[in-house]
Amino acid sequence: MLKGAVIGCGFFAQNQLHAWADLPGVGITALCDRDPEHLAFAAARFGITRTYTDAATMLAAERLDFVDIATTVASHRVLVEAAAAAGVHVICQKPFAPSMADARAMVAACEAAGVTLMVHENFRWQGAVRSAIDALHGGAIGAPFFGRVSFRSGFDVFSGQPYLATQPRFIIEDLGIHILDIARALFGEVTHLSATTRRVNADIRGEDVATMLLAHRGGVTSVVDCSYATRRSPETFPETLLEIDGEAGTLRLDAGYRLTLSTPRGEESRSVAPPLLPWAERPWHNIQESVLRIQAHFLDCLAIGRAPETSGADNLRTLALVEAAYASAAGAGTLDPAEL
Ligand code: NAD
Ligand code: 89V
Repeated sequence: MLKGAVIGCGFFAQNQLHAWADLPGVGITALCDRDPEHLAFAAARFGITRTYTDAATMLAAERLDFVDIATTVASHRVLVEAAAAAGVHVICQKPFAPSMADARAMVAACEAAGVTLMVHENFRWQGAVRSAIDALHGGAIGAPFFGRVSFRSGFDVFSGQPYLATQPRFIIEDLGIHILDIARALFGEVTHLSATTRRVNADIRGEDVATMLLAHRGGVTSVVDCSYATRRSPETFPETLLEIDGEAGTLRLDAGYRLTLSTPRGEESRSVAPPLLPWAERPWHNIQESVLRIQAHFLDCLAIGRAPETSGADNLRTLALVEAAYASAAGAGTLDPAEL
């Protein structure tokens, strides 16, 4: 039985704790949160008695195989480096780091310690998105040449995550990071990116609309568009919608989790709606199921000694797209993310 600890027991960690409880061969044996109320709430909810308000104290006192860091970004570097120094495997929530320099240092620390590092970049693990990735990579529409990866919503994310309203960076760093990662998972690495941003909601500090144009190394051009200022019906939070043109057909992932393949042979449409796990609630169930999937993937990787799909090293490339998008929107024009 693998022993893990969750660091950060706030809003999203509840999903991670539920998912760990569902997975065989693993147990969360300790919890850490610097906020005693959050710590006590999660400890009681999940029946975990070994609790700490300081991660260094926990790492010194507990025998752990891994830590699952679910704090906000400011604390990620210090916690990842402390876990690496303690010789335990690490999962770290997105956004992985506030800068490329921090992210590279975190990857290097884990490599030097010989521990596995996975970024909890879960959107590419959503069942509907996975179905689209599998169909595309399986050749269902031939070689793709255009893609639109779209997340547009008017959902109130600020009630659950109030810090999102106060940060100078909002939609690209918090949500666009997922959608850019899906574009990478679908179409491969990016050679050029340009972006525009807008703030429509005057009550928040950062941008809530971003439109990004990506050139992928394999020849695909994609548009990644994100908005939390879109009031429409149906409200699609938290669905990522897709339109992909390939040389032999088109693929669409439409509102309501419907995947449609159109080829000269005809049209094939099926539901790829996520299941409602016993602890999940709509409309979050899509994200909640992806948490279970990515954590299962982490356990599989540890068992066979393989790097996770969204390893720290992999996530450097998604983070570079975020940095390129902000720099482009600030006036830097079109950028090669590899140069950041
Ligand atoms: P939150 O503020 O609700 O919870 C974070 C918790 O971490 C708090 O309880 C806080 O007290 C604790 N904490 C902070 N620094 C700490 C430290 N150094 N040591 C111990 N505890 C510490 O935040 P949240 O909304 O749960 O978000 C957490 C992270 O999860 C963020 O990085 C966010 O972007 C990410 N997130 C990811 C998804 C997803 O789908 N992958 C969804 C929501 C949030
Ligand atoms: O991923 C996140 O951190 C969340 C949400 C999915 C709502 O954007 O903020």
